[in-house]
Parts: sequence; structure tokens; C-alpha cells
Amino acid sequence: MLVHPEVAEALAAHRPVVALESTIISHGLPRPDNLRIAREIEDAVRQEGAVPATIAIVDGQARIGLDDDALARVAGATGAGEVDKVSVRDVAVVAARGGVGATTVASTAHLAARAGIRVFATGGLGGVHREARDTWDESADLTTLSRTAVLVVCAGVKSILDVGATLERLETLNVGVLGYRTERFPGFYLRDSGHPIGWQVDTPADVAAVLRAQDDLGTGGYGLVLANPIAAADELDRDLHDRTLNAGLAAAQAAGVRGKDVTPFLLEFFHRETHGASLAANVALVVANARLAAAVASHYAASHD
Ligand code: PSU
Ligand code: MN
Repeated sequence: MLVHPEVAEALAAHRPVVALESTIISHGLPRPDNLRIAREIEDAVRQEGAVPATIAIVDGQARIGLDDDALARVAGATGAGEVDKVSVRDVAVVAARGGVGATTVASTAHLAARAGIRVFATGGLGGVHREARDTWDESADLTTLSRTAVLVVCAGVKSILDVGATLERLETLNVGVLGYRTERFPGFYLRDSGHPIGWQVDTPADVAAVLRAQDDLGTGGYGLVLANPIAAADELDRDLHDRTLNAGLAAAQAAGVRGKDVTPFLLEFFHRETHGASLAANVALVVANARLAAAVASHYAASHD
């Protein structure tokens, strides 16, 4: 594992660091916009006074914090071969083969915790797929968070998933869910998924206090989700959303898409069918999450004794 010097220095000095995932860059956002957006997300973290640590596997090495060249490789901008989507179980394989891999929420959380980074920002968490009763398709994001000391700042989970089942699984797995200025679990492109959550927090300092209490009480080994709804101005039109979702689910089924290809397929479908409206929403919410994560990391770092 190679921790970028800027990230290592910040961690050693107890200055704020925010981990960022790379699957969103390689598989969640269309090329060539993805590289520019990846930089925008890092800039948002810096603007809030924290150091960004985008995580990926490059030439077999797990990297915590990417330089510009590595970021371009993960974005597929150098044309130097394919980038694998890498969950926790794949990390060692891609590393041993010397490959290039983009890390999911699960593997990013794992590597972030290993590097001592407590706060992580992304767009949407993986979860239980709608047809899970038949396919058993549940993202390893959930089980990984049940044993990884990381706060994940996200805009909820996408409506392509079974949101209610995902919330139930998070409860079973001891993963806390906090709503940022809301008591409704957000629905990624939409502010409200239709599901309530138990705890509302109103400031980054409140969130940092929960992290400190977790550390003190020994529940810090479990992940925590900070659900930050997309801004009202950036929300997708609900009718457009519902139409696209139904069409996308039908298309995925007709095409026989399975396993780890399901999420990228549906994301791409949304971006194409909404003529970029879902992409604009996606970028807005990720940048907002990066900012909020940086603010939380700053308060958490400041509370170090
Ligand atoms: N949700 C999104 N955008 C994404 C993903 C999820 O809105 O890019 C990615 C994340 O990396 C997440 C992964 O960890 O998909 C989940 O994939 P799976 O369902 O195959 O575990
Ligand atoms: Mn899956």
C-alpha cells in the first residue's frame, strides 16, 4: 500500500483527510467528463480545508491518494488498457497481477480504514438489489461497512435498489444511519426515497461528535452512514426519474445483465436517457458530499487530543 506523501503528512499531523472512491470515476461517470469531475471532487475537499485521498489500485499497488497521472489512468484517459471494478475480494487478485483497478465503496472503505482515514465521501452506497430474493444480489458495501471503521458520506442509495431492504440490512449489520438535516433517507437523484431514518444531525460538529463517541464506546469498528440529500435545485424531475427507472430495469433484464455489471449498466442508461440531466445531478451531489465530508473531517481532526 502506498500512501501519497501529502496524505501521509496530513494523517501524521492529525489534519483532516477525506477518502474518495474510484469506481465512480471509472464505471459511474461517462468518459471523457469523468476525469474533470474527479478533479472537481478533489478540489471541493481542498476548498473545505481537507486533503483528498482518492483510492485505487495502480500497477498492482494499492494507492491512498493519486497523483494526476494515476487519476488519468483510473479514468481510462490514457488508453492503457481496461480498468477493473474492484471490490474487497478482488483487491488482492488485481494487486498480485499488477493490474489497474477502481475501488468500490467496500474496497475504498477497507483501504481507507487501513490507512487510518476515518471519513469517506461518495455518491451512492451499494445495497440490496430489487430482485435479491431470486438473485441474492446484495452489494459487499453493506457487509464491509459492518466491520470497517469509516464514515461514508453519501446521498443515500439509488432507486435502482430495494431501499427498504437496504435499510433493514444496515440495521442488522450494526451500521448507523444519520440524516444530514433530514429525517428522510435520501434517494440519490431525489431528496426523499420515501423511507424514514431514525437520527437527524444538523452540523458537521454533531457528526464528528458521534465519531468520537464511537471511538470511545468501542462501536467505532462499525461503519456509519451520513445521508446527505441532493440540494433541491439539483434534484431530478420525479416523473422523468420514475420513467427512466422503469425503462432501465426492463432493459437490464432484457439484456441479461448480471452481477457487478448491473450498477454500471443502469447508471449509463440513466445518463443516456435523461440527456445528461442525471449526470448533472450526480456531479452536484458528489461534490456536495465531498464538501460535507471535509467539514466533518475537519471537526473530527480538531477534536483530537
Ligand atoms: N452507486 C452509484 N454510483 C456508483 C456506485 C454505486 O450511484 O458508481 C458504485 C460504487 O462504487 C459502489 C458500487 O460501491 O457501485 C456497488 O456495486 P455493486 O452493487 O456491484 O456492489
Ligand atoms: Mn452485486
